[in-house]
Amino acid sequence: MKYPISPDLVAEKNDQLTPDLQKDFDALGEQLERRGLNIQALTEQAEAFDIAVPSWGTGTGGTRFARFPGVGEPRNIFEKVEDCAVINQMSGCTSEISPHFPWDAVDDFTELKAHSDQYGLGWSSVNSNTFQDQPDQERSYKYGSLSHADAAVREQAVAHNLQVIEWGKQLGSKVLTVWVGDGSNHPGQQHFQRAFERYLASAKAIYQGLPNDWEMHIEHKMFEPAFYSTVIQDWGSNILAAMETGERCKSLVDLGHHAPNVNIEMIVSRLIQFKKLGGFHFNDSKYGDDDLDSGSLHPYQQFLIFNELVDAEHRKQEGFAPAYMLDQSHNVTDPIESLINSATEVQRSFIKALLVDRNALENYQNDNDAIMASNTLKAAFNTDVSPILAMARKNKNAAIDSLATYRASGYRQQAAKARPDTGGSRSGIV
Ligand code: PSV
Ligand code: MN
Repeated sequence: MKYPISPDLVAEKNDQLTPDLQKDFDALGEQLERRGLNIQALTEQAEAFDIAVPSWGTGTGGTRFARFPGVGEPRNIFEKVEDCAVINQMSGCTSEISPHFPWDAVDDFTELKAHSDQYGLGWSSVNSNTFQDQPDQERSYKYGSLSHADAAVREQAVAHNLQVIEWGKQLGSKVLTVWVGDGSNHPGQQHFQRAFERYLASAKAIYQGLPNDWEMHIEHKMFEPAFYSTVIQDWGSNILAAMETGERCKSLVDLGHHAPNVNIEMIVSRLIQFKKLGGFHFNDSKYGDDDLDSGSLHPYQQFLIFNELVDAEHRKQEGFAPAYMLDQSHNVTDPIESLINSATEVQRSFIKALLVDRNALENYQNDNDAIMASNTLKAAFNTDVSPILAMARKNKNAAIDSLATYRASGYRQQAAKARPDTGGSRSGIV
């Protein structure tokens, strides 16, 4: 196996930090034992946790106004794979990459697969892109793609999705994620029902080309680029489309794609109940689709989402196996650092949700004891599980202190030399 950062450096840093970690771990273990929880079992759950990294997240994002690239950014999918290998080596919980096509298309997928195999990385959901025009493209998506009024544009968008499935097969992926920007900017511009009917027909055409062991995930988003109406605007439109399209078509929840203050954890519960929760794009936001780092603003909301997920696992809810992925835009940080941090923050929410005393919670709910029910959740959320996460990393030969080890490695500085600035786009989001 190939490591982008010297395993000796990681081991050396871990050795320095292990005595203190062991003390913190033991103290937490005692405390949890008094609460009837086993720290070893929790650590194993942390070790088993995995969340995919979006290939496009390894480069600096941007806004509509500007992009300020950092040094040593990956210039192609091979270099993005190397950065993903760093994130996984430091965090110990991101063993898969989610690619976006055609951005990550290559001539030889066998070569790309061999490259990721060397680092022990796999490929999760493949994402199609019919929200931009490509240079060699025959018809424009300016007025939509899967729901376009012109059948020829819809056919081109369906064909692209089928092509993405073919590329995904070569990488070993099992999920196609579809997000479209289709919608309108003016009242009256688009007939709501006809546009949705056209979308559904296109989604069914894609679904017909889906291999039997694949799932198709539909992602909704309230606005942008369409600012008046969006065809797959909310989870309602999403689940309707997923139900119409087929059993293996499910809904994907990107945390930033809802109106402010929407109760996302309840949406998650509804999707679980009807076997339609496909997966997540984790990120955080204050205003809209801000794409900030996961858990940086609303860690309690993220915990409450995991409370629903862990509850579904606890109840052995049939057909429950959502795909976890990050989807963020990093404008002011080193994307590798943000992705390491974010993966750990999502993992943290998962472990905290495992601490919830579910029997007590159920009793409080049945007794209408609102404050004790709430305190039961808070008792889990307020527990600092950092030693569990750090021990899980140590056990997997990842870094106890991920960011300090990454910085000490000088990876970014070496990348800056190996990947000179190509003068790429400094304009808004791509
Ligand atoms: C759209 O905002 C989105 O969340 C979708 O997941 C896209 O595939 C991704 O961002 C990249 O533009
Ligand atoms: Mn997304």
